Amino acid sequence: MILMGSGSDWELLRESKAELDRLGVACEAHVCSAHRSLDRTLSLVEKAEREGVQVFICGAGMAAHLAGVVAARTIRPVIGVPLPGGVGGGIDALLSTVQMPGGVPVATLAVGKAGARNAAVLAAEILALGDEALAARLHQARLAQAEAVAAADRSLLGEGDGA
Ligand code: RP5
Repeated sequence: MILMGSGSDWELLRESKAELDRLGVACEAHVCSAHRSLDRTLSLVEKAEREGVQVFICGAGMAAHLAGVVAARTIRPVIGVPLPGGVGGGIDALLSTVQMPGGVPVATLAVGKAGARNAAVLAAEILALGDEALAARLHQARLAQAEAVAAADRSLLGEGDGA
């Protein structure tokens, strides 16, 4: 399940959804704030657990407490995506998300778009521990990435003089 602190976060969190779609992983996305709608956030997490959600991806900016609050309510893995827009290009959200006190972890990824995409890949890798077909799709995606790098290299060599 993808959770985000504000509708304004969807612009970046859609990267998580797009990557999960590419990998064939079904997921719901919801807006729920740790600050502005705490009770609803906790209810959503409880309902998601009851319905079998295995991993939570939480994206938020500024004083980004959403991932930590979700992690406080569940023992399912929580992946945090700090979002830019606050101080220092998102350093505020990065520290708010990553600096969880011992005992309640949030697996915190890069700030912004790369973090949103990697959150989906990491969630899929967790789910693939019990899903061989998904593991095969992840291997395929890695091979496709390596081929894209090789293709970029071939195209660069084609343009240059070989020096
Ligand atoms: C956070 O505050 C949200 O995750 C968002 O990134 C940031 C700003 O929210 P809005 O003022 O755009 O709703 O809670």
